[in-house]
Amino acid sequence: MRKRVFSGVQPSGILTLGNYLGAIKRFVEIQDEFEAFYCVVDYHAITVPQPPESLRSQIARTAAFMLGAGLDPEKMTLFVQSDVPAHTQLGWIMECTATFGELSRMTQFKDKSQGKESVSGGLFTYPALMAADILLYDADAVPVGEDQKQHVELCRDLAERFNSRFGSVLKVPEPLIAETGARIMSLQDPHKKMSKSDPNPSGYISLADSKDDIAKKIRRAVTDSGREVAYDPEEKPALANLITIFSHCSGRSIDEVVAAYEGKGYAEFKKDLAEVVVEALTPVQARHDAIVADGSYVEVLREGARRAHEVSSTVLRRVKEAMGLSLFIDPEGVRI
Ligand code: ATP
Ligand code: LTN
Repeated sequence: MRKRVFSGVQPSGILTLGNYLGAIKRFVEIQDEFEAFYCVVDYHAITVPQPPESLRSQIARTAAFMLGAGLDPEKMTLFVQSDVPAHTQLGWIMECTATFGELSRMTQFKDKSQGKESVSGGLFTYPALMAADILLYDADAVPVGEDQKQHVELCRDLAERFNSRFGSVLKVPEPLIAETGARIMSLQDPHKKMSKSDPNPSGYISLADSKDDIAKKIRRAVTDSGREVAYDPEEKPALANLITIFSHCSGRSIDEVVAAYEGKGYAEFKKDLAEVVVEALTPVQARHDAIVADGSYVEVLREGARRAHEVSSTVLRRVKEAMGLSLFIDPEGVRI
């Protein structure tokens, strides 16, 4: 039997090149090898306020970009989290399994709450819902970017804790993190990850950016002092990030890219980088636009939710039964 993977993407904005290179491109590559469940995690997105109209369109566009990147509904299951009731149900149970101390140590919470006057309770308990997402599918592995490793480790701890209390009920998953490209950094600050919720759009390349936007953002990207195109993540992190992006978009190794620009300046490198990025994104954008225009993502998400419900409701039942929770009514409100 094929091993199973689960991963989630927040519809908290338009997907970035970081999401594409760090996650979605991989989702596509592994869809043959694994039985894959991919989820647009809209409940996670509402941990920060989202206006209803933009949330609705971002859910559709996130799904359309994932399909546009090459996810195939014949091979994998794509669905929206809030269409499948078991997520919030197991989410609560995981909140009661996690400790306050554990949740307080999550660096994403620290980063996202820093400097804010008030944050939602959901932002704090976010990793418990993420653990539920994964555990509901008995996932063997979780393909994510480097930034999510701590959350997947917490998910493993929660599954192990649950199993030690209630018997062997939950599958303990492994993180599946690529060696390179797992962390694409902001074009404006190489110490911050490229993020779609960055208030400054110059920091990220969105999958919806035009050719001109992409060229402009790359031209303005910060570089380190010096003239040579050399790969040195410690001393020249901004340039190293651009070289990593070049390598991923062109399929050439870091060494090949560096060798190709020996004796050439940053300006020429950046001009070519813009072309390579545009070339990588153009087909994804074209398919995204077609999928949004013909509305074909709707049927994919409906069928996906049906399959996801089938699997997740069975696991939720197993959990409730092991814990002694009520099983008088099934998740659809039908008497058992
Ligand atoms: P936000 O920027 O709104 O906080 P996000 O883009 O970090 O959100 P998701 O959309 O949920 O969060 O991320 C989807 C996947 O993309 C995750 O697997 C995450 O690890 C990966 N990812 C996100 N940003 C990057 C990045 N800069 N480099 C590599 N991978 C990334
Ligand atoms: N926390 C993740 C999104 C996410 C996820 C998941 C990833 C929610 N549920 C389950 C993998 C598996 C993020 O912010 N990138």
